[in-house]
Amino acid sequence: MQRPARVAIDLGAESCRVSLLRWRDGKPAIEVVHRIPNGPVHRGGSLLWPLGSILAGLEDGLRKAAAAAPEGIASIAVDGWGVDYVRLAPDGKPLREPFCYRDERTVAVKDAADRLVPPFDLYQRTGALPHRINTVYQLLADSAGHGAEIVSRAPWVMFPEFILYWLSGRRVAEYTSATHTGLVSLTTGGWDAEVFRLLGLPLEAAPPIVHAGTIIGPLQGPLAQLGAFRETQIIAPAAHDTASAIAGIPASLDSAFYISSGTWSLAGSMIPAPITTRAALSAGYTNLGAAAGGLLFHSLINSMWVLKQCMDGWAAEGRNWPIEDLVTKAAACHAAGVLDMDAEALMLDSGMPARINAELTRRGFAPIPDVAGNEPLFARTIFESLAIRYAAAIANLERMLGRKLQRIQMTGGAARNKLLVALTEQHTGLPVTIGATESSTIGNLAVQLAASEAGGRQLSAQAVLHWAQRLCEG
Ligand code: LFR
Repeated sequence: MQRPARVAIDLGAESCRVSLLRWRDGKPAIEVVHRIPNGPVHRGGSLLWPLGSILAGLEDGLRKAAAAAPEGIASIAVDGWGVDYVRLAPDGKPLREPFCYRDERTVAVKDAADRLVPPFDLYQRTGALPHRINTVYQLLADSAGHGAEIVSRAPWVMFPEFILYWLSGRRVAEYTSATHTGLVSLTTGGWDAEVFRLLGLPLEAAPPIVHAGTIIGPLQGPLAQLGAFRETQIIAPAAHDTASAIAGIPASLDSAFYISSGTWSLAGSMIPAPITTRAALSAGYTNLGAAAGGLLFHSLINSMWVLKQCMDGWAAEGRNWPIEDLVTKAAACHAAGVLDMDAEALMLDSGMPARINAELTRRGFAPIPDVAGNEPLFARTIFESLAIRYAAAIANLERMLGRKLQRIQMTGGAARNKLLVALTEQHTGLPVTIGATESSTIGNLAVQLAASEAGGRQLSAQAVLHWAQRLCEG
């Protein structure tokens, strides 16, 4: 009998993907069966996620997956970008379209929160770098906004887990994703009730935390009527896409520096115990849950967002550039200067070439005239600045760990960018190994397979690694 198929949903800020794993002659074959373009949308002065179109797209994708897998689909799991969440109305439906973490409502809220609880205290309690995008500041912003009383008591669920809830009817917070809220205690691994209390957030609105590999329950709703979905279980993978991406690397990460690169670059190492020193805080390092034990210790570096924003702006003016052409042409020019990739202005949306030029000027470099033909110059400047930022991240990390790292493991969309890889090798002096572009999908599926095998027992890191290796060989 043929082994059943599995579905991985990976929610990305630029696209959401439904992938199908099938077995042919005992060998795994993974195919993206549906891709839903995504991006935050401006509505009524806010920056939101288009939840309705994401759900409609996921339904199409799941129908396609069912049609392509007559042998049946054993499980579905969902991972996605961290920190955003959906509030639920009493009938269990979304209360409103969810905010995108880039919405500027958290800027003032973060300052107010810092006055209530010093960021270093929060960092020591939770390990999460107190970044203004974290869920904690967004929840606080809800308490300060319109209809605050109703909204701040409404149950919430992180974005990937909202999809798990939509598919299974059960509301949970998966641990890796929960750690990125900034509300999970490093000592207990559960919600830090004291932090909720100090900030005046209702603990009752938070979902129960489960671990990666938890079998949540059977698929429910109309999709469950499709033949392929008759016996499908919904599984919580490492719901934070970065935790899934790292779980999808088919190699041991001892002595390695990982860079999971897409809209953001998450650059760091796996560590056995948290590091929450002042040095780690000022170097911008966060401690987040990993799929099967240990912690992801990395800094969050603004990455392809900057280029994608430029490309979208240029395309709107008829200056269309496929990324491959930009990379090729960028290889032949010199950077106009070095950007501070952590500058707040470069994290916001729209008008990116002008933002880059303001940054260049601020740092004493000549701006790049934003005219047709200069696009590769912008790209080169971004790639060079990024590689320099990676080198600084490694130097900081080596200082904190007190040892040298031997190699870099790069995964995610940007790993296809040969120029960025070459610049990274040049600026860091370390060899780069390239992993899968869809590493989050590999990690998502590896956790599903390991979880099904474990049958309710704790997920083992070796089992996840074993499956990631098998899936990458396939
Ligand atoms: C990557 C990622 C990062 C998270 C950022 C915002 O997709 O999940 O890990 O910090 O997006 O959610």
